[in-house]
Amino acid sequence: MLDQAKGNSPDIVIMDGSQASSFLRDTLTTGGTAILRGETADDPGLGFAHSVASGLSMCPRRLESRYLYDRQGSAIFDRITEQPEYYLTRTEAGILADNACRIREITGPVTLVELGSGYSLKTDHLLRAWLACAPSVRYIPVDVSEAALCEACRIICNLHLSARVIGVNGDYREAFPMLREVSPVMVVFLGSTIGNFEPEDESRFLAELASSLSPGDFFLLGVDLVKEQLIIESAYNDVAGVTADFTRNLFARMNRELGSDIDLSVVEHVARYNPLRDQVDIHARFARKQIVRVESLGKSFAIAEGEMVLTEISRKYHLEACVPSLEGFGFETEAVFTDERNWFALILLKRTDSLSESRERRT
Ligand code: AVJ
Repeated sequence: MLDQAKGNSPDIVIMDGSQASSFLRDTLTTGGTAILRGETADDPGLGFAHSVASGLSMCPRRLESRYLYDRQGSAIFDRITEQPEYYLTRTEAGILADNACRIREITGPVTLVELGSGYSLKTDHLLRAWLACAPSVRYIPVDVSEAALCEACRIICNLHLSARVIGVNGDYREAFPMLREVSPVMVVFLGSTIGNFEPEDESRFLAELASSLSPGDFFLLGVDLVKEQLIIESAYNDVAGVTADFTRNLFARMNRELGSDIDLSVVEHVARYNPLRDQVDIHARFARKQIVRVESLGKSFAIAEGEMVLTEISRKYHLEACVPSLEGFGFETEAVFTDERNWFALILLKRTDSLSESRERRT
């Protein structure tokens, strides 16, 4: 039932979600490192095929952005964060570095659960602040990319010998049922990844998160703020073309995993800021007609010359609207941290004692 993961360091084990809860409790108290593999862990199987087929059947066509993060995509995203135009990661890391100790003062020694942790690079500021106050820290990174997750767990365990790390390989929802087991907890959702959700998906996410947390638990949310259009648009159109590679990788993944046979040289990256909706729309534009095959489902899709396929949205936030809306889901604001240019914000929230109260306030 516990298999040694191939090619991973020996103290990383992969297990399926059904044994997760008791295993979590044991490992977090006795120590050790593990990867829990959820049902939605990245597999070359049918999940991606069905998602692509349904997205390419829509009008206009759109693909699910979570599939951008396979091994290659996670590595390309990591390079995006190093581009001079991509201010988000750098700005957020600065805010975290300046305020991690303050955050720890407010929360106390809670377990850290990070959603969409990737390589967990920024989280190190939090881990250090936690370890400055206590001999050990419990950290649960959650990510769809097994490769990125394994790498992150390995790096953290080497860096912080006393850290107790359990990676959860799956999407956010799979981690929600575990939150009650590991409370008191702070769920960490950085990078303005919440901006990838359509408003209704964001609402569902926040409602589910609030109801999975126990009263007194914390939620640390990173949001990119509305600013001058040129600054935002440049961040998604870096001159080195790394973001274009990121978009193109989704189609390369379709070639690798679905036998799609797409000529990648016809796939262009188009990222535009829509100030009316406060969001960046990222499209793949097909410079020439293509037939996209999804072999396992026996389906093909004809994409016309010039057609745009939406791969991602990245929404930007106004603090004045965002904070009250978060509170409406059953949170109280403990603190809001920003950088000196007010480009990015970290919002520290606490789950209120009762959800019904705040729901009433919302309606
Ligand atoms: C990881 C979702 C926060 O929207 O800025 C960056 C993803 N896509 N460049 C973002 C992304 C293209 C990123 N998030």
